[in-house]
Amino acid sequence: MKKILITGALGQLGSEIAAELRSRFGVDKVVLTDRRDDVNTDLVEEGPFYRFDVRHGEELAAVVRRYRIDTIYHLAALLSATAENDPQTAWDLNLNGLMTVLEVAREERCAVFTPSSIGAFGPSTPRDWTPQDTIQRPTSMYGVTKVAGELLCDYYYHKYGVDTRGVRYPGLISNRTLPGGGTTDYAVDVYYQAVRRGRYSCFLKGDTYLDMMYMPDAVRAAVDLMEADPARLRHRNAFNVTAMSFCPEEQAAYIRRYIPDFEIDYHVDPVRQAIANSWPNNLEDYAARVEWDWEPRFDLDTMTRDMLRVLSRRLEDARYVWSDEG
Ligand code: NAD
Ligand code: AKB
Repeated sequence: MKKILITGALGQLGSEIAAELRSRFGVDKVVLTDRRDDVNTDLVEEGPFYRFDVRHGEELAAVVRRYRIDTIYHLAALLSATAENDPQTAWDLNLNGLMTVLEVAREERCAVFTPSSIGAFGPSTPRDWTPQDTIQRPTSMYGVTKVAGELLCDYYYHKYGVDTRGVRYPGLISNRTLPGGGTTDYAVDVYYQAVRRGRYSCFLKGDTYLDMMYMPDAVRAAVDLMEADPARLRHRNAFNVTAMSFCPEEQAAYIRRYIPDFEIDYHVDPVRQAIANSWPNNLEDYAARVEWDWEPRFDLDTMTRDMLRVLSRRLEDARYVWSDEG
């Protein structure tokens, strides 16, 4: 019987994984935790929720024991841009938070899902068709914590037999919860601004290619990996996964298929541009396809269509009106 706990459950990824797991396994089988409770209050009120800092292991262990948790989705972390502005906190949260979760998992015999990122690669990594197993010398603090996190999860598997699993996500695009301070946040903001104002000012250069994924694929990747036959998993903690690679100019061109007068200009943020320049253009995700049948369902066109449809219907100040013939 699955009993799941999610850390960072009210964030961009956590809020969507929480909704999917609660609909799949039952609301009372999925316990949400976060250090805040003032966003996604529907999730907070609908079922078990606990507010605490994930680095507080005693509080985490008490909830794990109370609900007899067998699987932890550990999503509390600082993203790349926020981490670069406060590297000391990023180190503390991203690594001591993970260590706390792994220790509780070891003692209480839980499986653990921990996402890594394209941020685990650096400028000396091959930029095109970045292989699963390759050079990892990231230059951002976020990347340093992600590489160390991948290794720490491998260590807990080999040393203690903790069933640790994870993927290297690309930039995630979604319409439920706004992104939390990453380099790829522009790729979400652009849809909100396209629907509201018909124009967007982008903080990355127009020709900056990065891997991206629509949230339904990201949620499916996490759940499918955690359900996968362990005998088939050779990599476990850091599977490259991707769905598409594009630059802001290309994304704008796809938005113009639906909003022909959409305009984009560029006011480059040097910190986030430097981080983006150090990341791959596009990943190769063969190991995930072979070891647990990973396959994305959304491409740039189908994602753009869905984002514009959903946001134009939901945002009260939407200027763009969706037409089903469009
Ligand atoms: P997010 O910033 O949207 O959410 C993180 C959540 O963690 C927030 O709700 C925050 O309140 C909570 N949190 C922060 N500090 C905490 C603490 N000390 N104790 C308890 N909770 C705390 O981030 P996200 O986008 O949902 O990312 C989740 C995971 O996925 C992270 O590990 C991130 O690195 C990884 N990831 C995300 C993306 C993406 O594009 N969103 C891409 C690659 C990897
Ligand atoms: C970020 O930009 O920090 C995240 C990521 C790709 O890890 N979206």
